[in-house]
Amino acid sequence: MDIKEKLQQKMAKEIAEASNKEIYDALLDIVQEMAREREKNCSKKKLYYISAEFLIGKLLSNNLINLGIYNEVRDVLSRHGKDICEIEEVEPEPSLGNGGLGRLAACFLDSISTLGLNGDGIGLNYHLGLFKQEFEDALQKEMPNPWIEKKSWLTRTEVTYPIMFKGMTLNSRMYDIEVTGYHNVTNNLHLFDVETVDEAILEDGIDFDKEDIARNLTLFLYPDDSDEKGRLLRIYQQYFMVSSGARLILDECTAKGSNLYDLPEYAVIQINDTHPTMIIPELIRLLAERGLEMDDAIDVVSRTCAYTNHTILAEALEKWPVEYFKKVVPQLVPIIEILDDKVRRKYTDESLAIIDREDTVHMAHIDIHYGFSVNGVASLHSEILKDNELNHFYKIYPEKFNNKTNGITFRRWLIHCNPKLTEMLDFIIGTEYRLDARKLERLLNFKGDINVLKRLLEIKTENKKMLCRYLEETQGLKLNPDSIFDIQVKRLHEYKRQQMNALYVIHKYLEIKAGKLPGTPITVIFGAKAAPAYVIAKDIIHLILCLQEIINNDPEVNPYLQVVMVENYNVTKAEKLIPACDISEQISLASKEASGTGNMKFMLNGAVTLGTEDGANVEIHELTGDDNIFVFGATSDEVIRHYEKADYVSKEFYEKDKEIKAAVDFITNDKMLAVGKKENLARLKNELLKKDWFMTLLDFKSYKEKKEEALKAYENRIEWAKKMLVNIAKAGYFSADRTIEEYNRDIWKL
Ligand code: Z15
Repeated sequence: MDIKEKLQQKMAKEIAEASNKEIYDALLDIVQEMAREREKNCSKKKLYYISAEFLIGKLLSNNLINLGIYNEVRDVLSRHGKDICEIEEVEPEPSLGNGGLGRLAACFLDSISTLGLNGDGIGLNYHLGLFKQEFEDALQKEMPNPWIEKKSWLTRTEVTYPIMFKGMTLNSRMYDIEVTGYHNVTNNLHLFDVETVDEAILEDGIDFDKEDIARNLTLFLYPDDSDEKGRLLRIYQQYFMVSSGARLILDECTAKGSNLYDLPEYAVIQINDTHPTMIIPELIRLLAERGLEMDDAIDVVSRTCAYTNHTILAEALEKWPVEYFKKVVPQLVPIIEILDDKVRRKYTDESLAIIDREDTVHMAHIDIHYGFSVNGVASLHSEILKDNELNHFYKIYPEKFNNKTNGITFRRWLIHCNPKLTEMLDFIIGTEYRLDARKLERLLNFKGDINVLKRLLEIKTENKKMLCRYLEETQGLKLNPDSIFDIQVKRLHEYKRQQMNALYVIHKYLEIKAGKLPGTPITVIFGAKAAPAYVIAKDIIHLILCLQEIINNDPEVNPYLQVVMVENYNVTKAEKLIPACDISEQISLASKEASGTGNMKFMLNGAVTLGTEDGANVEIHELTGDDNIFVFGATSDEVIRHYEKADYVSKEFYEKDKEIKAAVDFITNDKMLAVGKKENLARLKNELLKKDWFMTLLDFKSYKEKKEEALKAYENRIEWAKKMLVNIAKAGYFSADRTIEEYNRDIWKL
């Protein structure tokens, strides 16, 4: 039966008569049926990718593409007067992740299915996900973001487990989301939910009773962890996830014939950062409960678990007081003590301990001692782990350390989000790149083809126009599609240095005011959520929103410079922003961004990177060569040396560089205070002058100079188009399919 008939049968009416919502619901049914009919890979060994976040984005189009029916559906709908893009708008975005780490997990699931591997995801079903961001009085306001509708991609299963906490047992139930690979198998994302969850306990905004665990456990992703109640809730969530996951894994493996001693032949568990680390002691506990000797249980688990590290930022490495475990999951305490004891018997080096002298549990240390693999997420990051942060561990376990440079799924980040570029690629280099991304290099043969170069520029302009329309409809913004779109979208964090970009905007504003006009108008676009308790990050948002207000309302300046902060940046908005970008801002302080994955998405869509030698930017630079990227700033070695010697003083840069001084002083001048809040602006300025922990002022000058160089280069349109072309052609390396092949080859061995 063809799509048209199926649709009409499901809806019991003609397509033309149906609402977008009715069509969406019917397509959802059709997709789920088709996904379930597909073959499964039932290999003996299975991968479990366990993660607190899966930032999957909207699923309809992605599934239609992966099932190979997107074009057919689009055309049928259009013949009946319906626009598939409008139907996509009906779907709420599941907000089950914060940023890179969560989106990476989603890209990985797509590639695991696309490569036909046997692997499922395990996580939590947060009902309100991450907060929805609203701007009010130039400040971020957090609102709940309910995304689960009566009819959704979630399928309720009959799998339930009693999860034991101190003084109470909560029932977990598994919900499944089909993960369709591109023209291959369907796997599952298993999301566990507490049966007693209750959205009604929500108070004002995103506040709720943090002690009512039975009703709040799966309400939010990472609720505010600035106080003890919040941190305890996080332990409740983590244990709920890993205990449910561990039981599922043991049940599936024993059903397939495992005697538990041979567990590593049936399962490999990839632990995504330390949030799921408790699965190690929990599995040991469960195996001991099922009759294994403690030493055997530890050995079996150690050969089953592998750990991925995503950061070297000390504040992001989880450490929990033993006290917390005693309050929430006392059954794990004796296990963790045994794990610590074994380490201490073997090594005297205090920095290797699991429980330190202050009675704090270092979660990453559990993973490294009791897992068989430790990987970083970009080559520079993996080297820093070995040489610096985890050097003591590297010395005792050199064989465990490896690198797996991140990747992105090209199904979502090219085929879906940039149909015009996709169509051109299909036409000139064939469609093989869709399954073998390295084939994009064929594009290099067209570097001298003026028609191809012109078409690339045209596509970019068309994408910019679509973004302009979208931002006008959603935020009432009027942008100039003939300006340079300079975009920085990512979580707000001081190390990512949105504040440096904002200082540049101030600098440019002052130049324009002084009569120095840019060759091509510039539109600087930001998008970022700040953690609700991260004060300085919220001050940076305030700064940007104030600049937006001042600059966009100044008729002397706005023909040449515009500033925009996109509200509630999420996957859906990324899909619209990235294809419209000219300059991709990847300006983190070298050594601090483990990899970055936005950088890869921008490159793939023909943006040129302006970046530091950090994370995967280093690999982008190697691939594109010096002529197709704009690199600036201190190197990671220099930065690490500054930290070691504690010799960086931001005030010195402020005092000796007039332009820096003018830009920093602007933050609290009368114009700013007229639109902004003194408390926030003064605090931010003070932070830059007294601390500047992420060395904004150190790199400002070289950033400014490189950016000028990039803006100048943009003016030679054909030369710029060549840079775009090389970026697209070389992006193949960053396909998540390549990353997953490496995980499988070196770690999972499925
Ligand atoms: C997160 O999104 C990342 C690291 C973390 O420690 C946490 Cl808690 C969340 C990001 C990195 O910052 C980014 O550089 C990397 O590309 C991404 O994980 C995926 O590896």
